[in-house]
Amino acid sequence: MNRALTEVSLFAVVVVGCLLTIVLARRARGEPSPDGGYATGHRRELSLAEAKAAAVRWTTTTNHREIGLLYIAFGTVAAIWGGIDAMMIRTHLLTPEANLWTEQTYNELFTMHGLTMLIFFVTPVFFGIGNYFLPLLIGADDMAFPRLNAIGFWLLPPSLLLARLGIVAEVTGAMLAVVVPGEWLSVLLAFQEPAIGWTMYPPLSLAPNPQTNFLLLGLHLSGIATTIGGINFIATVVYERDESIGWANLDIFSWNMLITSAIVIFAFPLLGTALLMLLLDRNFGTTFFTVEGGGPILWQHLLWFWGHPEVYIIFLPATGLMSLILPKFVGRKLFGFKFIVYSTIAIGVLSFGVWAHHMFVTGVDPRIRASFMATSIAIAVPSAIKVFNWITTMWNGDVRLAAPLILCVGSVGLFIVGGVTGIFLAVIPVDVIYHGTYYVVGHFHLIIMGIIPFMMFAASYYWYPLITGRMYDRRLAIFQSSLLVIGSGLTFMTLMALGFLEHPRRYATYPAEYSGLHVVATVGSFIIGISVLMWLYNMLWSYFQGTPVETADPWELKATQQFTPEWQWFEDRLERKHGIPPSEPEEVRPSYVPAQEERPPSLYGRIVPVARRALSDAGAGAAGGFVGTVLMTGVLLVAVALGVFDPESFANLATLVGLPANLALGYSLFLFAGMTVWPLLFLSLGEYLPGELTFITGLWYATVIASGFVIAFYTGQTGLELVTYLVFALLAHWIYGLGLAGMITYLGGRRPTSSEGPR
Ligand code: HEM
Ligand SMILES: [Cu+2]
Repeated sequence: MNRALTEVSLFAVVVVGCLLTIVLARRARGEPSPDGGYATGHRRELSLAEAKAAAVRWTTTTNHREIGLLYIAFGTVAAIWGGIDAMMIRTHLLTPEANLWTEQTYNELFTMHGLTMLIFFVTPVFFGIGNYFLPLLIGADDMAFPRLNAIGFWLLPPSLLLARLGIVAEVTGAMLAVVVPGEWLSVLLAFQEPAIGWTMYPPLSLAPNPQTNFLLLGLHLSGIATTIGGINFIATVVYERDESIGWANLDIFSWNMLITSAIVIFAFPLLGTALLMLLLDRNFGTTFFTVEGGGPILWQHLLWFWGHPEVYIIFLPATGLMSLILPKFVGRKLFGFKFIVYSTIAIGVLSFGVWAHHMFVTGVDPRIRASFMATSIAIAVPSAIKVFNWITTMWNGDVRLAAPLILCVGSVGLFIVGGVTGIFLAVIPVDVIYHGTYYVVGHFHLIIMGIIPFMMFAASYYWYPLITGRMYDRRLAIFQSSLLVIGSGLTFMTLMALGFLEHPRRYATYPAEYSGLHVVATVGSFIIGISVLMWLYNMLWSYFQGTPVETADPWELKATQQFTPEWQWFEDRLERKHGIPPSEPEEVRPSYVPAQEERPPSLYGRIVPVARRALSDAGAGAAGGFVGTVLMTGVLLVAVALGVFDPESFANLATLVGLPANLALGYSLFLFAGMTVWPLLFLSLGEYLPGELTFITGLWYATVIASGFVIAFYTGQTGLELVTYLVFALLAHWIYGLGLAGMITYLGGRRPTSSEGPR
């Protein structure tokens, strides 16, 4: 398969899907909302003049909120691009041989995945969030240098383009090849995405591929952009704070952005210098990194002296968001604020002193190596302090189930595993064994994936009402965020397991005995992919269709005295723009749940009402099960048509209960079970499944029972076929769950349990 075309088509599918969502959502938004809510836009055509005005406005703006949104949009595009790389990597690794794409392609994929995510996704999105919220949090009018801010952003699109020119050139070449003779295109086709690893170690990175030069230039440009942004954040926090905000009551997110920016201005100039040296080596015959000159190891020192601080540059803003958001959903103030600030500063300083732990196997002097082991273990201490403070914040809290909370708790869990494995890697004898294996990949992904995008998603949900004036779809968000936690755990814990088995990383092919675990990891990664698309859909659709917010306090923060400045700004704005008066808290939420006075009912006492209810709901359940099973059959038929599901397995089903192997008999049995066993279980367990709302419970339930189906109906598929089978099984069950839950709700079979407050 042609890699570039595949990648561009997938990207196009996502973009078209987004546009379609926007168009449909705009269409559907017709009437003014009857409650007098403010977002009552009606259908109108966008005129050319308006489009022009909008284009000029968005390209010339110096407003910190608008630039923030630009950053976020840019980062999202990069994330989708890098995410498609990741999905392609995982698809490639489904089979032990490199038979879908070549080894060269595989190397290109993981190189550009790493760089795109690290440089063009994470930092821009955090800078975007910082741009939008930091001035609001510290009561500043804008960033300290608004125009510099705009420049900082506008350097990024060209730098991404430079860095990924390879694929642009390849696709352009492939399309032109249809009409233009091949030899004219040789220049274009010479550009190939580099396949040198994201760490760009020489001598590999000295190999002659013109695109590598553009990549280095693009990275250099992005480094300049990042440094500009960092300087701006520092100046803003230091000089633009409101009089009421001193260092002691500076909020935790701004603290994190400040320290991150301090790391940036020490680390990025170094990267820039190293990149220039590499460019000189490549093009002007210098010998910084060649064996005759400074040697390839010099590059590793320079790269990691930037690279390790860089991992904290992308990690600290995420911890800042966690420390900011988590307390809001557990009704308690952040525990140990001061210690979190101190630990952040400590990480900032220490992050420059551990770089050689990436180089334990390169033959560094053992005495020096040992001191790096010590500092690397030491850096885990401030990280652990944060974790303990988060857990203590949750302890006894009035925890409220909402998407941001799920993401915060999931993050803490994954971060603990990622962090502990980091400490193991910091120990030289362990690292010598695991350095070249998937263990390292598992370690850093559990952190990089488990906390960074998680906190971005959490922030997007938490501040969605403030940014758009509307509420996102909460049920979808709860489902999406739980799916993300599960998908990430599944994927990266599996990589960890592969590492334990000493599966080497960065190989396009592998011994066949590992293929089972690779399938699991791929399924996990597709789950992540699906959940990201759900998030994208939710963000876009709710922008037009979400319920307008009628209070500046959608999270009831006033009740726990956590109504922070950005929400106060929002309240002012609502009042000025839309005449929505400030609200008083209806009741003050307790910050902890007092011990229950009465004893909980006995097990028997709990089962009886559930059983009674299940019986009374059996009719609705059977109807729901019928609808669900029929819908499910439709999906399974598609799977049969694609050849990934064998209808014979229905016939085998009949033999399980002693009937002859017969397709019709088996299917009837399937239908029967779908109408009785599963709906009854659903109804009786419903109360205890997370989510409370019926639709979400249905989806959850279906997700859980899908695993049984997968095992029972498996007929020996392998590789891509197996993954498709798994995806279809999941889809079929979701359809079943929706049909079941939808029908039951429709018949009024199960009343939703009492819901306390917003979720
Ligand atoms: C809890 C403290 C941490 C410790 C003690 C630690 C330790 C280590 C060690 C020793 C390695 C080198 C393994 C090897 O290549 O053989 C490593 C790799 C890595 N760590 Fe961590 N780590 C920690 C936290 C983090 C954080 C917070 C991040 C990211 C936000 C991170 C990202 C990475 C990355 C990207 C690599 C792999 C680089 C590569 O070779 O491609 N680590 N870590
Ligand atoms: Cu490191």
